[in-house]
Formats: sequence, C-alpha cells, structure tokens
Amino acid sequence: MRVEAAELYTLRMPLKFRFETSFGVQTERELLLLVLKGEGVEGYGEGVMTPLPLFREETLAGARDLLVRALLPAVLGQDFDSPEALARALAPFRGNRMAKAMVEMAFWDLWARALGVPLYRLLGGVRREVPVGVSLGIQESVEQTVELVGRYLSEGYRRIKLKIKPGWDLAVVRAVREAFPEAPLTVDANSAYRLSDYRVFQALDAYGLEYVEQPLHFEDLADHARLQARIQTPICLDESVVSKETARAALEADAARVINVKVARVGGHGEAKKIAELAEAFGVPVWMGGMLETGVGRAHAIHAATLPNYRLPGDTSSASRYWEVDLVNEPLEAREGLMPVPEGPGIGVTLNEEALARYRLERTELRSGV
Ligand code: OSB
Ligand code: MG
Repeated sequence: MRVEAAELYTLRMPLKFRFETSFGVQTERELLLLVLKGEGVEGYGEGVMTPLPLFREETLAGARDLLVRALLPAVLGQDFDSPEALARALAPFRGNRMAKAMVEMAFWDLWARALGVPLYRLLGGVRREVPVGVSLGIQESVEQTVELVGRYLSEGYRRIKLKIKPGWDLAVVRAVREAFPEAPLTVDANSAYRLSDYRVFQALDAYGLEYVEQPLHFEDLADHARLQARIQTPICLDESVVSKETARAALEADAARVINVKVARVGGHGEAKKIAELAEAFGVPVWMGGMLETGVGRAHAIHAATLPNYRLPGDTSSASRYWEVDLVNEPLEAREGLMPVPEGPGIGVTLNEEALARYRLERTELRSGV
C-alpha cells in the first residue's frame, strides 16, 4: 500500500461535561485528526495529546510540527507491505508515541479498508462486543458523585472509575461503596500521590476496589512496586506504560498487576498488542483506556479491545456521553455495558463532514515530494 497523500486537521470540540482530574479540568478537546490516502481509500487516526503536557509530555503543537516535519515525510510516497513495515519507518524517531500512533493507526485503518475487512479481524480480535465502564471526573460534591454512579450503574456500565486526588479520596470512595456495596469500583489518581501517602491506599483496601490506577509519579516504577508490597488492592498502571519495554519493567518489578492500555499512548496497534500479550505471559489482565476520544479514536479503541487479554471493562463508553455531535456518522453506543464492534471495513466509521467543517481550526494537505 502506497501512502499517496495526507490531510492533517486541528479541531476543537466542546465536551458535554466538565472533566476534572488531579492534573486539571477539561471542558473541550483540542485534537489532531490525520487522514491518510492511498489506492482510492482513506484511513483515520486521532491525536490524543493535549495543548499542555499535563498527562504525558507530548503537546498538540509539538506533535503537529513533528508530523509535518518528519513523520509524514517519512511515509508519504512510500509503499509499505504491512502496518509493521510502516511502524519501522517511524521507529528511528524516539518517543513522541502519540504522534507516531496517529500515523500507525491511520495506516492500519487504510490497510484494513483496502482489504475490505474490519480492523479487529486483522488485529486478531476474538470478540464482537467489548465490556465497558465509565470514568467519572472529580465532582462538586460526594452526593453528586453517588447520584452519577447510580445513573451509570443503572445504564448497565460494568465498572465505575472515580478520579481521586489528595483531599478527594477516602470520603468519596466510602460513600459510593456504602451506596453500592456490590458495584465494581476503581480509582484513578493520575500520579497525584507519593509513596509517603501509602496510608491512603492501605485505607482504600477496605473498599474492595478492583484496582487503583496510577497512584504515583508517572516515571516511578520502583515506588509503585514498594506501594504494591504494602497494599492488597492491585495497582494498575496507565501513564507509566508507554512501550513494551516499560511494560516489561513494570511487570518484572511487580509494579503493575493490571495494565490500562491506550493504543495512542504506546505508539499504535502493534505496540499495544505486544503489551497485551506480554502482560498475559505474566498473568496480568489489561483493559482499554480512553482519552475522551471522538468516534475515530473510540472506534480504534473498540477494535483493539477485542484482543484476548482485554479481560476487564474499559473506559470506552458511549460517544453520546461526550459529544452533542461526534466526528463520525455511526453511533458508538454501549448497551448493558457492552460496546458493539463496528462491522464495516477498517475501523468501521465514516467522517461526519459537517462536524469536521464546524469544528476545524486548521487543515494542512501533504503529498510526497512537497
Ligand atoms: O487517566 O485514564 C486517564 C481522560 C483523559 C486523560 C487521562 C485519562 C482519562 C480518563 C477518561 O480517565 C477516559 C475516557 O472516558 O475516555
Ligand atoms: Mg488513567
């Protein structure tokens, strides 16, 4: 498959809810969308990096510059005989995995569409629907949180994840657990704590959480292992795992008994698949995370979550939770906590041109040799 042309969009889309985490508040998403073209078909990839580097280090402006300067020129006009071959063309560039993932994921979509098959089949998926939960931001009050949890449980979501930070942790978890004694619950701290806070996590052991996600510094595997040795609840890593190498280090150190895989965080479908397989060899389950994606990133995530070791509900909840108008025409809606895998070729969704026109801030076209 020859990559003939690319279009790179910058978009801004209002979120239906205010999403507060330990690292900040989001009320909209500013994002990059990549369209790759070849052999009369198009493939789509979404950038999940944010304007400011509050989750990992990549930024939207930095990613856009790298795409235009290096990543897209490395693939435009080239003929690749597999998505893995395209990934090898990007491999000399270090880090910047979210930017590389946009190209890799768009090419997987292009490749699958050219073959006329749904992406999950090429990835080796084994499910036609994937179990999902919701990730709830920090709310204004404990009461509001309990009410919201009740609403999502009654919609059938299979796990509720509560965002926590110092000062917003034990009380909210206690209240939610008392209201819903049997609900599968987790918490996500987005690196807001230090090992010296271990007593908070020892106290959380009383509430039967499925796991605690990313409690400590995103680069500190050693302290996560030390914390794990002091608590019963499994630690799940998100930010800390950006590659199969960091996954292996975490697994060998017993710093992660669960892994949140985000395809874009780790550089694309190829790397995500290796991480899921490596975790399985350690007996560690993975689940599909989210970054408040539009239908493009969401569809990629759903396909990837059909792989065998995705044994826990993911964050890929219904698109209508996030968007008044999504970037894709097809509804991506969960029923009873199960998200159906889009069945069309590639990721199985098509761009909503009206939404694209409404939300776009910028558009750049690139061709080989230009
Ligand atoms: O840590 O998992 C996270 C959203 C943005 C950045 C980081 C995270 C999240 C979420 C939301 O938890 C997941 C989603 O609903 O897409
Ligand atoms: Mg997380």
